[in-house]
Amino acid sequence: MKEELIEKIKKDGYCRIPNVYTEAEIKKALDLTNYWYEKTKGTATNLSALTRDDLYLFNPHYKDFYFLELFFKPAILHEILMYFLNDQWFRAIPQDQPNYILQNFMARSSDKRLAMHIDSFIPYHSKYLFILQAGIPLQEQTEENGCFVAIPGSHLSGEFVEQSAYKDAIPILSKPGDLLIWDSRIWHGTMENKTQKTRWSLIAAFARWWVKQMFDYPMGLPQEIYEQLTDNQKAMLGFCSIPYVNEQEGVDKKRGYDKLLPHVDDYKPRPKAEALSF
Ligand SMILES: O=C(O)CCC(=O)C(=O)O
Ligand SMILES: [Fe+2]
Repeated sequence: MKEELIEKIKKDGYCRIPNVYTEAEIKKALDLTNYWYEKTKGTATNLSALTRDDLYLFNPHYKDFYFLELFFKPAILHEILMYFLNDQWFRAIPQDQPNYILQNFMARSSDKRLAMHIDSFIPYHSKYLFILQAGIPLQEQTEENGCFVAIPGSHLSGEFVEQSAYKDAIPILSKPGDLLIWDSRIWHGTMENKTQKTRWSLIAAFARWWVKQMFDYPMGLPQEIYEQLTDNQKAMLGFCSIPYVNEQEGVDKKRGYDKLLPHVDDYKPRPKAEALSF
């Protein structure tokens, strides 16, 4: 199955894996999403043009460890991510373990049509990827309620997307329990949600260890969440590749688990630049 899915992502830029999660797992995730959305709505500031109109729960992993568990659990997801994103020169972490990082994490419900875009920041031609996204639909996604849309093969175009491409995008219908994975270069967006109901989906971006994260997870992650992570999961949150402040603090940015610290606060305060002595 892994090989077929990898080939599908290479060719079309995305794949859908059915029945990855049970009904109970999805129900718990949806209940938590609704709970945290209501509790935190309106608190996000400095929103970007893309995030202004729709319903977002930012950083679900700062709120409940369960959101991370959902993404850590499926072996198939990490086999695919290892194939595309692991850095073979990251020697401090065993090669059979992930050295890629969580780059962005949110729950999103459609409202107006989400403009066509790419999430790889630049389009480019290569067999090497540096960013992929995984989506867990918590509610059925249909053409009426603002499903994900994409243009198969557009990840290989080497071009930014024009809004006129929307007419060529195909709806990617999905059900709660499915797992969607896409190459972030793919031209994609969503349809308009014409219903009065939500269409929640959890979306995580995974990137090579050197890509800047959307938020500073090593600074922002609550200690109670940090404590529940394995060493490798800490690496996936970015704790093995925090840039040192200066060369006297350290130089090697590809670090092993032996450099992990017991508390999030142990990574702060960081030395100030004036602490340099020659
Ligand atoms: O909500 C979706 O299904 C896709 C959202 C998306 O493309 C994004 O947040 O970058
Ligand atoms: Fe996107």
